[in-house]
Amino acid sequence: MKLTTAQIDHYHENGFLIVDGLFTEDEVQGIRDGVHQIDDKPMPNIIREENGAIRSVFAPQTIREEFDWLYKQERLVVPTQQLLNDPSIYLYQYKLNNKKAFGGGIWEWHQDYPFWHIDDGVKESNMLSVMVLLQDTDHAQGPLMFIPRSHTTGIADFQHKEHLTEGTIALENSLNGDLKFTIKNELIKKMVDQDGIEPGIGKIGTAIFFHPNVYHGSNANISPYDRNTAIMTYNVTSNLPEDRKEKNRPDYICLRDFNPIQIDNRSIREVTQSISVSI
Ligand SMILES: O=C(O)CCC(=O)C(=O)O
Repeated sequence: MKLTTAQIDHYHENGFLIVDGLFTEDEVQGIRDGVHQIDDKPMPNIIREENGAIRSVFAPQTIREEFDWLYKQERLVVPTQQLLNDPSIYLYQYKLNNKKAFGGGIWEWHQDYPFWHIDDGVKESNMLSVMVLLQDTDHAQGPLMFIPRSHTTGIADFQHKEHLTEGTIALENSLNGDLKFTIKNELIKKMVDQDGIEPGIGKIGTAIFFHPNVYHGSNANISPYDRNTAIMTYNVTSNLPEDRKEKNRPDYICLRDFNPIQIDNRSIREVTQSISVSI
């Protein structure tokens, strides 16, 4: 699938692009079945809310084949190559972000690139993320929200957080509801006054491409419906993270297989059938 010029222009102008119906309900069902199979035992790549519910599963492609299949889909890879204007892309980060009904947690306003630039040493912001909606998602479920055009400001000034000092910042402050790199409230206000807020909502199977510098965040989900998503971040192979040896963030956060993605042409049914045969 190729994006049209109008879609590409929309992405570059606004910092995000919503594409309805990129995946069928059947395909998403295959992915959701995989989500339900995830083992409940504590693992470093599974991040939980304070109440114990799963918030994020990092590197799910290493756990189940359905997730591996998803990020290699031509429908994601080709548009990413178009938007990044580069044929050589690899998977930089991958997570399933879950927001359980009646209480899934917030994501404060932030940009993604500061984490990748400062913590992983990635030099350029020529990367992007795609969120795939794993169920119909509307305003009430704590959808991702964007401030259009905010990606043009570069890295924004961070909001000072009194309680987060050098000594108390942990790896979790990139993953939990208390992020270390958030955006100054004054700046958020200014940008929202100018350009408003757009929600990343849509039917099951919708894909939302977003720029690493676009300001985004999401509210809690107190609706009676889950809000589950898969978020894949792609990078170009000429823009690798630095090798900081023992200071590297764990591989499940900053993936280090830099091989360009090979498209997986199988159907989700072929994938799920091969899983059930091998179990
Ligand atoms: O899942 C969400 O609502 C937020 C995700 C997010 O902000 C991110 O992946 O950077």
